Amino acid sequence: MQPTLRLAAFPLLAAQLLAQAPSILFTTSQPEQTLSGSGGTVLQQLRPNEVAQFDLFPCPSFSAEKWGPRTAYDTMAGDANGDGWIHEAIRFGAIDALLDMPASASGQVPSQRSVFFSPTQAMGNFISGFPGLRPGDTARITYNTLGFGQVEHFLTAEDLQIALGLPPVPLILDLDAIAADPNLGVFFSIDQNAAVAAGCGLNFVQDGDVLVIPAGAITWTPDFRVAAVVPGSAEMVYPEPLMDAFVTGANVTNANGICVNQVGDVESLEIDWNGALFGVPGCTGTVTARPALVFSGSTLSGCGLLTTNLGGQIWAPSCGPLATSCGFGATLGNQIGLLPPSAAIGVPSHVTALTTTRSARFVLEPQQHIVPLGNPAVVDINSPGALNFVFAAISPPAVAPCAPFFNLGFPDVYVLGWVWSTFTPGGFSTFSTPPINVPAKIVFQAGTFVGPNLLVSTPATVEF
Ligand SMILES: [Ca+2]
Ligand SMILES: [Ca+2]
Ligand SMILES: [Ca+2]
Repeated sequence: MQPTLRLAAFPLLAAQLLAQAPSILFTTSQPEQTLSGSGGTVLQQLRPNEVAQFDLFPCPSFSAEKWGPRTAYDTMAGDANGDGWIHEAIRFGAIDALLDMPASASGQVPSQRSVFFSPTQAMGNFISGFPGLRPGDTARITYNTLGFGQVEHFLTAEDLQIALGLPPVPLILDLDAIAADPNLGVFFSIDQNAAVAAGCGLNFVQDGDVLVIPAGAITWTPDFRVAAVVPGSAEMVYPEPLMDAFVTGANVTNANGICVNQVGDVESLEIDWNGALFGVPGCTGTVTARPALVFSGSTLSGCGLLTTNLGGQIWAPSCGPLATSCGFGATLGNQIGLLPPSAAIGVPSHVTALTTTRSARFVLEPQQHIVPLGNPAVVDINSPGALNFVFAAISPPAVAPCAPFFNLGFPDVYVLGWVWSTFTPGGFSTFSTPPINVPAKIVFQAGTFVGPNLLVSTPATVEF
């Protein structure tokens, strides 16, 4: 374990080579829209099974923009439910937790391939096989010797239950928030109150509690995923009444301008590296380090984000506070780059998944995923470059193949056997194919230069 690697190598790799700025990746609990309108493209629509990115630098940062379109996850995962379609509108149900820890710790440039997430609904096993991707898992979609569309776990649902002193089966827990560090362990919250049997008499866990699997109870894989946990090793970090006190201390309003004093369900977590690190004696007498944590709760409509630091504060990581103080109106959502419904009422969502990262944003999204024969594919792009080269390839019916491609954006190429190409200008743009008259699944991907670096976009699939 070389925890210093993360802090030292991570900014060098991404930030200096590509000027990738630090940002927040997050998911909203309901459909929302970007504040910018995203050039009028479909990329302005943010869904609970997609990931948005809000830059923390340079300031002022204006709008969140889509970073993880569902079409990218569709293409990576394939026809997981075996119904003949790669597009699954409610794949994952929702993304209810995000985690970038090991991507950076292992020196890998973070991308939609590497950032882990937890779903609220199990994904089908038709492509991945078992155990698949379940509500208690934290995982990502990758490929290996078993094929494409495989699930690689950061923390399995079984290990989550084992850490809480439960038997590995039946699976009863839905992981709802996660943050991790090789030195500090895996911090988490679950979605429903549950009876558990962890050490130190911990026999009941609430959805507003924050717990940790201490680093000393974790066996890591070489790439900083959890290989095993000590049974019953999970410990309470911040019980729900203390989280309520942090919310009260933050003096924050919700989307209706009401001051909030309860967390409800803890919905997302990230380590606040600017906060104080406390040494806490556990019930066994071993002193362990406890960081301040950034968090959201189900009560925090308007997508406010808070930190436990200094007794609870509105989180202000760079350009400004990410919520509104009591007495100053509603938390609108524009603080994190979302379009509020009015000047007085904020977005109905709370932040339901959160991680900080440094990752490029170069994405494709079809205007329609499934298109009637005789029509073109129409695809929108958000590119960091000045000119995009777009390629199309025919996808097999179950899952698209890809090959690794060294770059600092999305790490794989899906269009090596391309059959059609075009180009578009940078920023937000749109392209159309000629009408497609035969049943086919077509995977699209774009490339662009940012300085001397060639980036490829996330893949997108259109089915006819
Ligand atoms: Ca399907
Ligand atoms: Ca989950
Ligand atoms: Ca959540």
